[in-house]
Amino acid sequence: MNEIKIEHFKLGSFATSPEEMAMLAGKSFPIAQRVPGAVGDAFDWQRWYSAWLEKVGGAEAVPAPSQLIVEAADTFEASIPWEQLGEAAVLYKLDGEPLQKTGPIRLYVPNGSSKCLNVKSIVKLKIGQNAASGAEEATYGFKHTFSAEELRKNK
Ligand SMILES: Nc1nc2c(c(=O)[nH]1)N[C@H]1C(S)=C(S)[C@@H](COP(=O)(O)O)O[C@H]1N2
Ligand SMILES: [Mo]
Repeated sequence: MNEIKIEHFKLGSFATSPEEMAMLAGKSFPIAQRVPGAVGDAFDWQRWYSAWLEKVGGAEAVPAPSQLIVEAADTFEASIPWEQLGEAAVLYKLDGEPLQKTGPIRLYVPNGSSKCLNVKSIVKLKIGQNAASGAEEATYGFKHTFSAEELRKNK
């Protein structure tokens, strides 16, 4: 299963795949270029986002996001302020093959506030815009609380 869900605060919900994302980003590189010691091929997060925005948003005026929330298959998740994503890259291949252990994709945040933000096995990308301005901090951990709405949906 290599489907990745995308939820965008303005444009709605979408489904994609590692291959489709890489194609949109247009260019890949060894992740070691940005994260010494890491292995595999990655594409640039911001390049992907710009290309994706153009494709699905077209001429719509879309404000800049304020954070990215990534959700993993093991319920690990991270919320990352957009300004920490300048050098962020998405790992999608290892030895020329789709990722097995850490797939479908893994995010690396070289200039992020913590290594713990390098979330593996990402199944959902939530691109958000938080109206509240001010210093936002990255958070991460295993999801352990559920909203009332989620409880209704998953009952
Ligand atoms: N899906 C998922 N991603 C994850 C984690 C996790 O438990 N699940 N742990 C995080 C933490 S706390 C760290 S420090 C790094 C560890 O990355 P490494 O295994 O490449 O050293 O992965 C991060 N990504
Ligand atoms: Mo960590």
